[in-house]
Amino acid sequence: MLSPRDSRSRDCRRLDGLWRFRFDRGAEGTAGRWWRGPLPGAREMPVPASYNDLVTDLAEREHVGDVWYQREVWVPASWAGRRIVLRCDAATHRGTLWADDVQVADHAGGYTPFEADLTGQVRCGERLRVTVRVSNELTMATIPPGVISQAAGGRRKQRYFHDFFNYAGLHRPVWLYSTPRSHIAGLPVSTAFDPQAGTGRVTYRAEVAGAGATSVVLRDAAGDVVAENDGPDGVLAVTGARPWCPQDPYLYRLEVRHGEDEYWMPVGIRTVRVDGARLLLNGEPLRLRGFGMHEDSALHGRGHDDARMVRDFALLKWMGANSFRTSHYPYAEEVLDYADRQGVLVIDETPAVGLHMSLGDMGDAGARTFGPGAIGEQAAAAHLAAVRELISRDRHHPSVIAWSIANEPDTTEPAARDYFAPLAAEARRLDPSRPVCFANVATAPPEADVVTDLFDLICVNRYYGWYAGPGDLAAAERDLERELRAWAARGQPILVTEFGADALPGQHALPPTMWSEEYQEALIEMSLRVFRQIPEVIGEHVWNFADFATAQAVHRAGGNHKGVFTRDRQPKAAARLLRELWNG
Ligand code: BDP
Repeated sequence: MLSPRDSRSRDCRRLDGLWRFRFDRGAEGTAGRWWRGPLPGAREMPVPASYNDLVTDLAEREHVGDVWYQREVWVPASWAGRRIVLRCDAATHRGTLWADDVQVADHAGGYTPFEADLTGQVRCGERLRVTVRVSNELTMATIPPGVISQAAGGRRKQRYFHDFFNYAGLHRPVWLYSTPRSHIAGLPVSTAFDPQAGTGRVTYRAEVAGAGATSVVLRDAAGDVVAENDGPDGVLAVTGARPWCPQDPYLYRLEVRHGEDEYWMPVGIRTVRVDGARLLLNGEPLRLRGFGMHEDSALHGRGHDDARMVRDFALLKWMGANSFRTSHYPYAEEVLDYADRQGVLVIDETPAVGLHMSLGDMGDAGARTFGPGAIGEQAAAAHLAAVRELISRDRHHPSVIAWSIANEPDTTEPAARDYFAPLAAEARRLDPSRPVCFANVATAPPEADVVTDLFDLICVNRYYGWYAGPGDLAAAERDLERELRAWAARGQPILVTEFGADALPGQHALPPTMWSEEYQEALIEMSLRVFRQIPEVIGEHVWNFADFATAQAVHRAGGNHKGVFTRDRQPKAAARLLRELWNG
């Protein structure tokens, strides 16, 4: 599936704005066929956005079940005879689409797009009624998993095993677009750069539908043709290629024609690979400095927001960060496009978070994770689909340097190996050009973990000085170093994908004690000191970039405060410290 782009042959309309909206508290919308006419009793709700923080009633904010969105759109008369597609970039966690009275799509997975071909079904020059049912339900068959129960008074409650609020709604744009009937349907692209020869390779495979000749042209940033080819697949050789890297995120433009249709895509030429305990970009060792982040902000919730994105990248640059992980779900395609242009490296993660039924405050002591009754075959199938959809959506982005298959699963259970082996293998089969990893949890140190050898990078989330040995940074320093040295013995690159401490902005303490800005600074400074002593540690991602919303819990004071920025993106003391350490 291609992301919508205007071209000589394509016309894309983004259906942003206020839609009719209704909570389906009695679960009656499907039986009542609410798509058949104007949504009864509707209010208005913006798209894209989460709905949760735009309401004033707790039962609505924490509603479990379906909500309905609806609007009309004029289908241009000029689209007669063309292929017409309705596309939804993200409906969290499940979306069902109707065009007028007809159900045209149903998709599980809250962070990847789906679309429906409406050709022949819609009348050009007329109004079309678009209805979307969105469900936020998480069960043991979904990724991420959850459990729904009935509270006293009949209210449904959603429990989940991850530490961020279960925002829901139409989080990203909805589109109506048209292409010629014969069209380009997909364009998997991968690139390679040979630093010795200075040559680049762009391997492409245009998936086309309908009759017509296919040809491709690769242009440099000035618009000059550097390579061309006929046929739907092939390899474009670029002599004297200008490689993509964070210091110079140079983008070529790949233009594909098939019959009347034309599609284009920015392409960065580069090679990422693991060599022993090093991660190389174009043959040069990478040192990753950055964060685990969230798509999270006041009012918008998890809704994509260009303003927040631009501010976040400006802050990354201000600090001298070069990378982030899309913890804990695929981010909007707009974010990856921007990362390509900004030269920011991305570890791209599936929504598989909370696959650990016995973890901390969110789990139950002693509970098993993998197997019947817990994470079983249905979840495994959903997880596999999530891996496929992520790679298919994002494989052309030069900024994406690795696939993260999951965050903090319980990888001590023997069954975890059977669960993860096919997922790692599928990611490699679909994309042999990038390392595959997952973020390892503190309860699975090297002597207990059973899956890490299936992956290319060792990624560890560690909270020494916070959850482990709270308040004692001297012990934390010893324990952190001891564990990292044990991982280092495996000879693979290590990326610390999470470490950090909550800090309430404006809370100060001398000497540094927990929850103060000074303690967060001291923990980060100590951690970086340890990382610098272990050559296998190739990078650090602080948890988190900014404070973010969580479910209500006794261990969360108005959300998670491990951000080095506040939720409104102002620096805490640790942001200035990192700026100093990373810039010099
Ligand atoms: C890790 C999780 C992350 C949490 C973080 C924390 O990967 O999602 O927010 O800990 O507790 O376990 O702050």
